[in-house]
Amino acid sequence: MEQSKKDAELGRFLSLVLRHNPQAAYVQIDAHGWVEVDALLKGCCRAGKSLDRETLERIVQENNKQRYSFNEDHRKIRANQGHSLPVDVELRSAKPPAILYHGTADRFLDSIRSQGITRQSRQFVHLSSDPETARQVGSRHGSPVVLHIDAAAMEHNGIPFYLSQNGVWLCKQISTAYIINL
Ligand code: HQG
Repeated sequence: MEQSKKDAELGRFLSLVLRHNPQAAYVQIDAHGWVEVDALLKGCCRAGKSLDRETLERIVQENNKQRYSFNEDHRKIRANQGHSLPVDVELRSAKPPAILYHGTADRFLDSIRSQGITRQSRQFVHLSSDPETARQVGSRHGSPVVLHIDAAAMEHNGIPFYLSQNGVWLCKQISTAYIINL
């Protein structure tokens, strides 16, 4: 179901808090990326982003990319991927498909040609299993370019891949040797 504009805006604020800046909602994040739901609800209201438990449950449930997870008793919440904070969300390592896709913008290509794909401010480089999703990711930064990654060769060479709870592929960096269409 399509999210309301208000839920989408609250979702963006949640991503900021849970991935990058817990202080924005006056909350603490633990070593595994968890934030207490009670504190989050209070902190969001204090930050002028009125949020109750029912709304939070709905946002988590309906989020188009399943960006957030509750723990078992729903007392804690965390983002599934995308962190710049040094938290360990207990990612599972997994065998990737032979080809993965990274969406970027054409203005970054010169730099990628010299350095490879690097994680920038996040903990990991983000990859998609389908080119359409990668194109959407790239278009957030400008004119999109979809790079094809030889994940089979990387895996063969012992480079670890992780699969987030919501199906995003992650790795630490990608050297130019593995970018097929650069
Ligand atoms: C680029 C969203 C210059 C990289 C998305 C990207 C994703 C370089 C940008 C997730 C470079 C970083 C992550 C180099 C890489 N020189 N630029 N050497 N290496 N770059 O936002 O991948 O919707 O940190 O190509 O859907 O765009 O928020 O990463 O363009 O899954 O859940 O530097 O964030 O998820 O940008 O996006 P970002 P990203 P959510």
